[in-house]
Amino acid sequence: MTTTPVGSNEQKIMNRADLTQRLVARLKHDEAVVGGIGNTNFDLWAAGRRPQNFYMLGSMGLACPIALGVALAQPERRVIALEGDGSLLMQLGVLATIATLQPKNLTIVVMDNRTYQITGSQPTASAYGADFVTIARGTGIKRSDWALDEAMFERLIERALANDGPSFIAARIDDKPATATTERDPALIRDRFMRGLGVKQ
Ligand SMILES: Cc1ncc(C[n+]2csc(CCOP(=O)(O)OP(=O)(O)O)c2C)c(N)n1
Repeated sequence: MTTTPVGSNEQKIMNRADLTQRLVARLKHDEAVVGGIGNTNFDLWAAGRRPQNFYMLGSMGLACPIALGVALAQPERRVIALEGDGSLLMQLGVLATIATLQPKNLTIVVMDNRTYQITGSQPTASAYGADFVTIARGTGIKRSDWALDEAMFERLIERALANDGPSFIAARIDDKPATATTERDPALIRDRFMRGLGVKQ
């Protein structure tokens, strides 16, 4: 049996760099933002360097687990994970863990271009119908929504930052490449983030 990628549906196809800038513009100051490997962290980097940003290198699927750890360790701080669809698929179980623990201060944003773009745009399961919001709600993350356009994305981010979570926001995005690349120095990235969170001098 062969499967075919599903066509576009009701979500507007947006742009990751644009959405990332809209998200960063809504931060007040102290929020931690964890960018997943590759394009999500590249566009986070391009949206403005902050010591409260963590730029994951090397391993897929770790933006949400890292953000969950920060959210549990610092419950007074809002924490946002930015993850690609392929990376989230590699670590889907984290959604069930987040649903179990219900961290009020955690927001997850998945940038769904339906491909493993950075390694050659091979289609992911979302190209064949896997629906991240259905999956997130199914694990028990009640506040899970597709951002149907940019204005809704902004409203969902504002709602997530102003209310108790966890919140899950999915956005369909295009295949434009990221607008920058991060420095590749894991120790520097870790140390700056720890200082940004006030846990290292
Ligand atoms: C555990 C692991 N498996 C495979 C890779 C190789 N790899 C790096 S990025 C990537 C694709 C990431 O896809 P996605 O998260 O959807 O982000 P996109 O490239 O589409 O922005 C792959 C397969 C890796 N770095 N780590």
